[in-house]
Amino acid sequence: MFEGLRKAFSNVIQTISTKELSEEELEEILDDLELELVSNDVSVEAAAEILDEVRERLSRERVPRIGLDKYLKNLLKEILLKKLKAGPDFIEVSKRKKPFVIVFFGPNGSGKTTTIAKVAHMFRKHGMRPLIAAADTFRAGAIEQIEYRTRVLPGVRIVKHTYGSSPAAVLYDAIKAAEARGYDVVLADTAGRMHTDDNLMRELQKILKVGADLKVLVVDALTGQDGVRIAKTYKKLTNADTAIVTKADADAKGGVIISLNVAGIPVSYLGTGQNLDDLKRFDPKEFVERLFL
Ligand SMILES: Nc1nc2c(ncn2[C@@H]2O[C@H](COP(=O)(O)OP(=O)(O)O)[C@@H](O)[C@H]2O)c(=O)[nH]1
Ligand SMILES: [Mg+2]
Repeated sequence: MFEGLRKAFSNVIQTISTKELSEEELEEILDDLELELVSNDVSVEAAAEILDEVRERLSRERVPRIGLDKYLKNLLKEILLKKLKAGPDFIEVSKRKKPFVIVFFGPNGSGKTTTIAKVAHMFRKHGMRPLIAAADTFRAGAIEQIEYRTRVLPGVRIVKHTYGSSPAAVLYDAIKAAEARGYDVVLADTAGRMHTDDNLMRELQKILKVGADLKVLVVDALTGQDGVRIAKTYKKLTNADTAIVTKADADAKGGVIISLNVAGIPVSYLGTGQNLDDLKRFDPKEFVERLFL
């Protein structure tokens, strides 16, 4: 995971440690780092923000001539940590209301259905009862997929309608059923949609109006720079509260997580595989440490 970013940082730090640099040489190294970040899926905007802050701090602070490598490493870590916020812990926020309604959305194939099964499993492990709204009534097999994924989870109920029916109505029924039967949380699956499809985005807004205590964008880490564009449009149209970044296990770069944060969407969890347990709480400190191993 994230070797690309890790290499970008370690290359810079190693170069700096090997010789004494002129100001111009250092400037060139920082420019290179900015480009390296972008090629590892950090958005242009986020890379510029990070490097501007590095340059500003280097010009303002008394920088040691010996040990500049260590100094820069700590500076980068500090700046990154300041930019990275973990999104809400689902277990914690769900205790505020019963049932607490979490709606998951995002492009096709980003991992929504798989992630919902993992989240349902997480709630079960914490002794809470989730009810799933199968509100992807569009894609053939979507309802069976969520049923199949959760078949091993006792006590997880699914509310479904037929294909082609209104996803907002499915969510409405699911919330009513959860209220009537004392479920703790409603997890709503939705159909994948391109952020550029106006009709489908309007449909999503309609679903969210039925009731969404937490709006979760599911982003595939492998969508790279596109992921940030997708996230920005979703943020604008849905005011998404937080993101889950899936396929982190296959992400050799790592920049999407940083870009999302700079774009105003924190990350709550990382998907790290296809199994029910492959959902990790996003921990900014651990993430940054990993980048500077
Ligand atoms: N390696 C890996 N694969 C994942 C992860 N999350 C989802 N997938 C896979 O991505 C594909 C699409 O997932 P799905 O849940 O159907 O996406 P949806 O269209 O958004 O509902 C499936 O093959 C999943 O097994 C993850 O965290 N890691
Ligand atoms: Mg799906």
